This record gives sequence, structure tokens and C-alpha cells, in this order.
Amino acid sequence: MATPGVGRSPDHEAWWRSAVVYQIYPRSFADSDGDGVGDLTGIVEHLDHIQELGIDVIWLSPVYRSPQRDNGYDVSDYQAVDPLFGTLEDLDRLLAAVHLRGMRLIMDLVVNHTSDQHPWFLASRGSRDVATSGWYFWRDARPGTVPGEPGSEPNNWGSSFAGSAWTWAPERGQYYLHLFSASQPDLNWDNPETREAVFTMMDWWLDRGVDGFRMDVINFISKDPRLPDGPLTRDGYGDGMPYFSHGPRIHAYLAEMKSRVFDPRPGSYLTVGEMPGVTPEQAREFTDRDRGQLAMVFQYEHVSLDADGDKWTQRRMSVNDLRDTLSRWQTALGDTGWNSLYWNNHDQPRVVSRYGNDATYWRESATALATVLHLHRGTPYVYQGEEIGMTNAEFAGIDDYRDIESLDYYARAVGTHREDVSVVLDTLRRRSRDNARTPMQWSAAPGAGFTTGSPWIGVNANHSWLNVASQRGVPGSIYEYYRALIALRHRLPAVVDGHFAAVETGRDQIYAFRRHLGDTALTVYANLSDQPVSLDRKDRLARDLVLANYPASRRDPDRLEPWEVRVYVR
Ligand code: TEU
Repeated sequence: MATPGVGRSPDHEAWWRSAVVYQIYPRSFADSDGDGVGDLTGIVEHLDHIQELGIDVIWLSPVYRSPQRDNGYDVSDYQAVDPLFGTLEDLDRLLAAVHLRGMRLIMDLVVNHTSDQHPWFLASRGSRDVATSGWYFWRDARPGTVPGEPGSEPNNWGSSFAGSAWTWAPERGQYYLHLFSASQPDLNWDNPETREAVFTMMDWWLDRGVDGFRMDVINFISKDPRLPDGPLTRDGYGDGMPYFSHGPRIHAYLAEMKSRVFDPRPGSYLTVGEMPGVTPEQAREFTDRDRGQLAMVFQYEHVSLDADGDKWTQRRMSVNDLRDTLSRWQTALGDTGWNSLYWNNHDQPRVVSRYGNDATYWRESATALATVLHLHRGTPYVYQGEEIGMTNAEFAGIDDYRDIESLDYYARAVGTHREDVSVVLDTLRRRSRDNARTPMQWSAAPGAGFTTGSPWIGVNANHSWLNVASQRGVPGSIYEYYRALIALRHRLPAVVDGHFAAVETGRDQIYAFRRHLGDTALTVYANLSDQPVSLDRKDRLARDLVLANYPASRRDPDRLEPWEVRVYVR
């Protein structure tokens, strides 16, 4: 059992405001036993890499027992480690090793839904006279319809992956709700027993020494009790988001969680709520320093700028849109709330391929985007592989894909809508979540140093040159640039607490902003385009440069090269 100490902080001190978080997707990080799937021992063996980067906290995506229908975001036992990843003892060893290095570890809390193989659901599905009968959303078929037949679902909501959000359970004679796949039934948080079971499970992990939680779609836990039909969408189903994202009891349930689980404990914990659809105003309320229920939230606006309506419909991201949305979130949360800062995670395509230019300006665009993100006000997240500039997978065919969301999309687009296969595959190459899930590229060896076996998903062929071994300790590499960027946050209070102000340069390609704290001002100029751009006289700062991604020999004071970034402090 992990000992309190390292990781514990004075009561309720917001230590996470100056922290940098590293997200690990265990399936794809490091495989220690050659079965082609990453595991906990593989993580322990690579903690040097993370510590050397300057990371303060590790976010571990789910490792709980799970049928792995959605790669662990379908939990069948919250207090057991899936044998795929190892054992509870392995997790304790990882936790102890992380704390020994002065770092912290947060778990992924997936409690909007369980797996349909969780004993709670298996019992609930089987009978209405069991303790967990009311722990899920069971409803009769729509009156006047044939139960189980399309159109007899209790309402018209579509699931986030594909099809209806309801599935008929003949043994119970009712439908159950699942906002994601049918193997992920939603928990009914309106039932106090359900909430208490979740809080008890959280206590169990905190007693084990974990330092907080990333909370999966936590703004979906309160539904409008009427469960009304939603406005029709392109795929013929109703959009239920207005009735379950930011539901009527969301603040009450998160406040109850805070007072029941966290407040009674010494020290403070990192709690970050993943909240699709959350607005700046709502985020400010959730993260309000005095009244809030969470340390921070994950919002989606800046990672939806190249989607037109739904995630599969593409449009070009504009720097103006990016500037506007990032500035708005900085200003809206201001001194009251707190932002999380991320480009990548296990659900998003790789940013260097998506917003950057991974062909002509790979290193420059990766480092420019990193600098813009990390020097905003908030807590930055680095997703595994981002620190070496890993790119999208460029998979050739549908057999290369593993992600339930991508396979559902392909089946619908090609099967139902008869779309051109090459067009759909092209869309997947740019949008699929599997782009983020290819194995970590440790070396140029076969299996990329990730595994000696056959990987559960294809290794990106560019691991032959794009890997940790070819960047660690190499001046000018993306890895060494991330180290410098993270070190700047640890040494300069203005990066942590400086007030944000956008800087107008009159250039569409340039994103410039200032952070000021007391008499320290940090100014960032970034050209987020493939073309060089001239600088106005007022922006031609000649001194106090503390970080740049172009060598001095290639820096022209009057202009910024493609994807060039400069950071000044005075
Ligand atoms: O993601 C929530 C979510 O909204 C995603 O489905 C997102 O919209 C989509 O992936 C974008 O392509 C969380 C987890 O991060 C995700 O991995 C899970 O699949 C999902 O919840 C269900 O647990």
C-alpha cells in the first residue's frame, strides 16, 4: 500500500496549477512481455523518459478489468487490473515508483457508464428485483410499438458511436440507455446508491495513494429526467446532448462527490472533468477557485476547428479561429477558473499532422504548436509521443483500424450510405482516433522498441527515423525542445500565474500573446503557417529572447519564418 508523503500537499493547495501532465494510453506505451499490448511493467521501465521530460503528473488511461470493447472505457471491475496490463501489485509498484521520483499519478474515472459485463449491469439486466435494478436507465418500449422493433425505443437519441442510444433487453423486457456503444450502459446517477457505490470505489483508489482522477464524460452524468426526444440530426437520430450534457443535477452531484470523497481528506487532488460541449461560462463555474467542484475541465472547441458539424466532415482550421477560441477561454476563466491545455489525447488525431505540417515543417510546426499551448494560462497535457512529434498513422485499409468509433463510422458510411471506400478511408486517415493509438516509437527497431511481439495495432513506418532514441540528448530535437518548454514553466512564475492578453500583430498567420505578472512580461510570437511573414516595427523585439525554435543563424528580426516561434521575457 502506497505511503502518504510524496504527492501529498498542504490542504487544498492548488499544486496542479504549476504542473505538467503526461497522458499514457497503456495499450500503446510499452509492452514488457511481448504479447503485443502495452502493460504496467512497460511503463515502470520507461519512467526515466517521463521524469527527464520534467513531467509532474502521469494520467493513466483505464487499466481496469474490461472486455476492451472501447479499449477499457468499458469497465467490468473498477477495483481490479485487467490481466492484459498486469496485476494490482504491478499498479502499486508503478505508483510507488512514480512517487519515489517526486511525480504523481491520476487514474481515469469512467463512471458515466460501466461495461455491460459489469456484475452491477448483469444483475440489473436479469431482474427488476435486484439491488442494482435502478442503477441504470431502464425504460419500456414506446407505447403502441412492438418492443425490440426499430422505432419502439423510448426516445430518438442516437448513440455517440452509431445507431440508437437504446438497446432492448428481452430478459428484462425493457430498453437500457447507452450514450456510447451498447456495451457501455449508462449509470443512473439520480439513484443515491449508485453514487455511493462510485464514491466508495474512488475512496478505495485514493486510499491506495493515487493523486486524483481524470473523469470521463463527467458532464453527461445528469440527464433530463423526462428523457425527451432530441432535434433530428443527419443520421436520422435525435441529438440528446441538450438533455444530458450539463443536466439539471450536474453541480449537485459533483459537489456531493467533492464533499463526500475529497474534502474529508488531507492534501489536495487533481480532478479534471472531460466535458464535451461545455461552454467557457460553465467551465468557469465548475473550476471556480472558491466555489468550484473540479480543478479543471477538458473542453473541445479548439480541437473541433477543422470539423464542420460532425467530426467526419472536414474544413481547414484558420489561425484566426484558433486565436479567437483560445483567447476567449483564457479571458473567460480569467483569475476565477482554471484551464486545461491540450492538443492531443487518445481520441484526437495527432496535432502536428492535423493543424501543423508533418511533411515540410515537421519539427518547426510541432514545436510552434507546443509553445503556443504550453505558455497559455492553465495546466498543459502532453500525450505520449507528442514529445517526439509522432504523426498520424496513414493506415492503408480498414483492416488496419481497431477503434470501435472508426469501425462503426466505416460500416455506416460504406455499408448504409454507400459512400466511396477510398473517400471514407481518406477521412479515417485524417480523423480516426487510431491515429493517436499507434505504438509509442522508442527506437528504429522492428516493433519500434514497443514490443518484441506483434503489436495489437500497426506501428507507424516512420519509426525508422522518428523515435525517442534519435531525439533524447540531441540538441534541436523536438524532445529536447519540450524539455526546455516545460523547464520554462517550472522556473518562471509568470508562465503559471501571469495574466493573459492577446497581442494584435495585424497578421492573420501570427498568433501572439502576452502573459504578465508583477513587472515580468512574457511575450510569444508564433507564425502558424507555411509562409514567412513580416513583423511590424513594434513587434521586432531584439532582446530578452528566452526560447526559439529556429537557430540564431536563421532568425531574421524583421520577419518570422514558416512555423517560427519566439518567446521574450522582460
Ligand atoms: O470520450 C468522450 C467523447 O466525447 C469522445 O467520444 C469523443 O467525442 C470522440 O472520441 C471524438 O472522436 C471519452 C473517452 O475519452 C473515449 O475514449 C471513450 O470512447 C468515451 O468517452 C466513452 O467512454
